[in-house]
Amino acid sequence: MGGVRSMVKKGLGEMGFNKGGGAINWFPGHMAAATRAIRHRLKVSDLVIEVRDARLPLSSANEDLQPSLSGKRRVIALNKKDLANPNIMHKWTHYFDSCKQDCISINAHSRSSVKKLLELVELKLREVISREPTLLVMVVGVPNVGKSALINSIHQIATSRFPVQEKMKRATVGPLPGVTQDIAGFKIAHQPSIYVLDTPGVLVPSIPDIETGLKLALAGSVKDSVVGEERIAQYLLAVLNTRSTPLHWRHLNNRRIEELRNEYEDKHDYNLKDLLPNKRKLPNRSDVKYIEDLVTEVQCALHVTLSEFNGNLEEENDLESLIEQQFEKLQKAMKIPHKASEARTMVSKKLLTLFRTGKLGPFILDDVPHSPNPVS
Ligand SMILES: Nc1nc2c(ncn2[C@@H]2O[C@H](COP(=O)(O)OP(=O)(O)OP(=O)(O)O)[C@@H](O)[C@H]2O)c(=O)[nH]1
Ligand SMILES: [Mg+2]
Repeated sequence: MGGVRSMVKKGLGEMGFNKGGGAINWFPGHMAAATRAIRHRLKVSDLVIEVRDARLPLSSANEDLQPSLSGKRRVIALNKKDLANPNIMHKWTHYFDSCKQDCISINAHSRSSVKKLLELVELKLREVISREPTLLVMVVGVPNVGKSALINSIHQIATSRFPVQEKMKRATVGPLPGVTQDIAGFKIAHQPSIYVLDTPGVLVPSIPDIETGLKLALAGSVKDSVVGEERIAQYLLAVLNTRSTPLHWRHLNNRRIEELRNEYEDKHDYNLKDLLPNKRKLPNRSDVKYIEDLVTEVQCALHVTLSEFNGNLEEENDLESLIEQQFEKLQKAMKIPHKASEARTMVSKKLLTLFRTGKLGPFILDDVPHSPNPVS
């Protein structure tokens, strides 16, 4: 990963990743107030569900909140497990076990998965349930990790257990970070009354290192406009290449890869007309087929460029030139008929969408630490 690290440092070195450290203000004002409000409520909560992104079990922790969280009954919910590599996921749950921290990987949209989390929560609350008339469970985490989606699932499961008079309240869920702006309570049980609190996603005012910032941006916890789609896409390509991921895509797309290899060998001049989508074919295809084809084309483009690359991925300049080549091939693969800078943004946006929706496969971007550290 040496090439990624130096590229990341060089490419983003001049960026204002610290609050007030540059033109980019990625720590919106509401987060400071929200963090204060969360800290205040944490003091009176009986249990906290800390939601993290399963693709970032450590990088999606809000370090500033950790001291307040570690003293509480806490369950770490690694959400979006459907987007995380299951073979590595179990190593992470084992890691948290070895740190003596309750942790469960979940998919907030799956009822059975959320039920397992609720069983763990009930177990941890058992002794207070018998003596307190009212209990408070807080759901906290960085933006866009699925806190509100989880609250809705918990609420739905709970209301199927006990009838509610009032109309079912729902937390707003959305694909961009910063959807929830206020703390809101949802009643999930009578006798004792149990409330879950949805909270706004909050980041630390100063991201400790650039790669953590890029990982958070890639997972969607930081607005794309803050870092820029192109930088995030470059980081994604750097990660994919240094992990040799595109080489594993060969068996998926053998035939198309051979066709492409032949096309590239013909060394056609770059022609904007080639990038126009084939309008005659499109209306007959379903959206699903269109996405499948797009994924195949993208995987093939990345496979062919990486397998024909004879530089050193540990060298920042070599890695950069490979990524440059991949941007060109991706533009063609995605049939984007625009020129230069505009096209790069469009390529980046499409690539990020494919990654974030799991179409490029499941990933975990953090590395499991060798020895257990206290989960502060
Ligand atoms: N694939 C997948 N998507 C999920 C899951 N949970 C939530 N999402 C999606 O992630 C996005 C963010 O979900 P929210 O519940 O709004 O996230 P949040 O943490 O409340 O975000 P903020 O309110 O901005 O802090 C939405 O598009 C959800 O549909 C999950 O387990 N898997
Ligand atoms: Mg929310």
